[in-house]
Amino acid sequence: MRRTLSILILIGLMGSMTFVFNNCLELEIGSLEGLSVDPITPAPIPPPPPPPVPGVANFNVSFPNKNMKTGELFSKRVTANPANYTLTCDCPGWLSFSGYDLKGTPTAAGTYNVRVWARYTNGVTSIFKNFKVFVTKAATPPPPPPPVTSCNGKAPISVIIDTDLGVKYSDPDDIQSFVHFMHQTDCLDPLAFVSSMSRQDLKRPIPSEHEKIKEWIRRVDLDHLRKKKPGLISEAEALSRVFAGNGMYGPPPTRAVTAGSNEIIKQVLSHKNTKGCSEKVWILVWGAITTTAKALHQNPSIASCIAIYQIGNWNISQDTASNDWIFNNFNNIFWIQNNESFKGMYLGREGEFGNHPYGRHNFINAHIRGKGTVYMGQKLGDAVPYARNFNDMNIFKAGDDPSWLYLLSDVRNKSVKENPGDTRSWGGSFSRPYPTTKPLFWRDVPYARAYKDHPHIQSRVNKHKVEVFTDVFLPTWRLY
Ligand SMILES: [Ca+2]
Repeated sequence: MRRTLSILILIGLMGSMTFVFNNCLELEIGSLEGLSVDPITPAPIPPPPPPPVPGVANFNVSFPNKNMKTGELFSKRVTANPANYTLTCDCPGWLSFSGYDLKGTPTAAGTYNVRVWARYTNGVTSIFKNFKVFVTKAATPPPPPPPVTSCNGKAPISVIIDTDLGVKYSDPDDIQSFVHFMHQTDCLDPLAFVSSMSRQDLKRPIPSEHEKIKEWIRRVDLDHLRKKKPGLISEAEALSRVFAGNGMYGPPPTRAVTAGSNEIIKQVLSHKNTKGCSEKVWILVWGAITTTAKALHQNPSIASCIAIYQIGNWNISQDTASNDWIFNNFNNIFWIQNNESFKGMYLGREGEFGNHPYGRHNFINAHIRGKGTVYMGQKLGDAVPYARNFNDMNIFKAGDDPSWLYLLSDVRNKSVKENPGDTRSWGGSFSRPYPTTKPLFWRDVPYARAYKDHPHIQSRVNKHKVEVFTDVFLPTWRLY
């Protein structure tokens, strides 16, 4: 062993000499002469270095671990430098590349290991990054809100309005009533607006009053109101439901089929097919009843699925033939004929109100003027016309309102619309003149062209006047 150490020392002293030892610590050498030394050979020439690359390959983005919930979208744009790479991923099944975007949505909780590759060619070393995605189960989503049945939990009531609004000879109180009605379309669903004539006048051409209805729909500015009362019908929808009805009076067999009469039939049959007839389509008649009569003439089967609330009196006198035709041919129509109590909107209690801001001479100026949005250069509240009652000029009349107030009163649980005798109703109360032969026909007074007023009948509406003005009309104008 001493001899071995001596050899090593000697080798160390030999400086630049090169020896190759095999298993030198175990080498037993008997003498210097026995030392095995390879001949000196030149070092091998190393291969040439790879061509220089522009910079060091690296991702342009970092890959932090990610916490997320099931159902959430993972999305990350991945790029690297230099640019000649292909992106691949050692990914869970829900995660993959779409172009440069690593995307996916986990559906199960878990910890997912992800390795993203930028695989290079042309001598650039491929690179990768690892990260983890920790997915926890999303909380159970809250149950969807119950379907909107609006109005005191009741479904909106289906309504068709047959109106002489805007007709040359009509009273502008249809406009007053129409404007207020449109603010209640969250509870009273207007299936159609039909324009009818208002006065027997054979010289008058077929009108295009439905354009006037459209104008007032636009003036109300429903889409503005819907920001505060989302259940209201949209303007576009309301405009699409306007149809021209009959422009000439006369018994239905002699009258033309119109877009309005066709639409009444279409809507009632649709309602019948989808909802049945236990809930009726309420046809509110504000002028002559010509178009509604024509629809019944075209398709009598709709009779059992409709309820008519008619503002009668003068309107009846404008087409007595159509009115009589319905009366004589149908016993199965639920029909309320308001011949007098509608006047309670503008008569009765006026003395009591005196200069009260709800009085017929004051309400428009006190609560309507200056309100609303601008259409055709005029605010709605400035455009609403005054009405008249004979020589009583410039009044708030709204004589057609009791038709829809009757239904709104039901929606608000103040009365029952199937019981016209309910004296709590905002739209008047009625009795059956022919309980045996016409048990579904109701009215307040026998028809007469009532130049004479009947205050005790009008009171059926006007006794609710303060409540209606306070709870319905004033909130209407506060919406703007
Ligand atoms: Ca009218």
